[in-house]
Amino acid sequence: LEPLTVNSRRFRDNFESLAKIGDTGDGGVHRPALGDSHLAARRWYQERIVEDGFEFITDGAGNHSARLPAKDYNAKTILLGSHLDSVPNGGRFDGALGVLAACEVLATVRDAGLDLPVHLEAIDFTDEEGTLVGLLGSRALAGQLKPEDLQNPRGGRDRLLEGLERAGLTEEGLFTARRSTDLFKAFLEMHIEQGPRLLEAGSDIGIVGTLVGIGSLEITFVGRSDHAGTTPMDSRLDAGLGAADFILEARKLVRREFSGCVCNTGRAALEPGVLNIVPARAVLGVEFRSPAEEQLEDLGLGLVRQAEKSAERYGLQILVEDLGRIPTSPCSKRVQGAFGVACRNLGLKSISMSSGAGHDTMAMARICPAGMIFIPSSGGSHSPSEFAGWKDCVNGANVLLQATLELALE
Ligand code: HGY
Ligand code: MN
Ligand code: MN
Repeated sequence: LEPLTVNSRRFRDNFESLAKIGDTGDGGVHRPALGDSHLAARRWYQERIVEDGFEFITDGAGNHSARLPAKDYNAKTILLGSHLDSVPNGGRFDGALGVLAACEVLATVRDAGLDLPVHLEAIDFTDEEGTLVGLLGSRALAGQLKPEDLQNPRGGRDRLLEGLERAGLTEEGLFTARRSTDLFKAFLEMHIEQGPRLLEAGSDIGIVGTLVGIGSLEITFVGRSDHAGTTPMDSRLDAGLGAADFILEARKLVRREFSGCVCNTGRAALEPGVLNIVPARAVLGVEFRSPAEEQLEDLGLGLVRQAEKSAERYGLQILVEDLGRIPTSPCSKRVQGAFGVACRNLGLKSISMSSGAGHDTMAMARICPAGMIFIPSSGGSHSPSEFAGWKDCVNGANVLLQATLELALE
């Protein structure tokens, strides 16, 4: 008996029409969370859901879901999904593919007339990417979001409030998205790998064991404004020098002492930011990641210590703000097993791997058995050149379908 598989044509039609929303003309999309094109993508998803005859649900965090209810009202839910928001000028696969694959699973189950003993739900989580807060919708739903996470978030408080306003959401409303943990039987996510390992291994599917922990810091070097023309080079308190020194030394520190970890200074601002004033302040947005919890802690401390050294070297003061921490997340062995059975049913090669990228699975893993699979992708990620072959996309959707059936009928 051939295993049930998804409708590739329908899946691809949906993928290609969604990719037009926020399309940047170079293969990518620009759909930062709660910005106009992300709101348009959510409207598009809602129309699809209603047109396809599923229940549509949304919540105080702006999460959007298609729901295929079981006959038994008290059944548990298998939640599938990912995110429709993108990084600025990102790729068209990151997140969107996983939401549409989840929706395709519901459509295939419904078309096959399967009467499962679980509700199925295909969700788009708000602001996975952290252009506002990071895993905002999934942490709200999982009850992981705390009021302090909203005070000085990664994207800045003003941008968060503007986004909430634009989407008709409120800060207090975010916390109403919480659902009780016993509602969920499992959470499953399909996503492009965003790295080279599956292609190098020649494997069809990556079954994720652990997702990295992610820390974010704002580091401000404080010097003194001076006339850029008349102040002798050796008597400047130039905040830019501390920042430049930190960026170079942080990279050496991670490569020397924290193998398997990464750090990135993704934002840098010199103030007051004009050419003829020695910068009094340099504000850096820094992110760091580790697959091991205690190493994440040590890495954060190491980076702060390095920043202090860089400041001292150039006679500067320093301010450090913690912008949030997401701990490492192990995936459920049961869900990983279900993905393994699915790959075998479909004759697909799979390897076990960790995730260097953050995903909504991290939030869901705190409240229910959660797991995710990667499909091979090329052209990097968080850029328009991100790419996955359609056969791999369909393989991923079929594994998601088969694993859902395996868990639903166990
Ligand atoms: O940043 C990440 O790792 C994810 O793509 N949001
Ligand atoms: Mn993603
Ligand atoms: Mn991403």
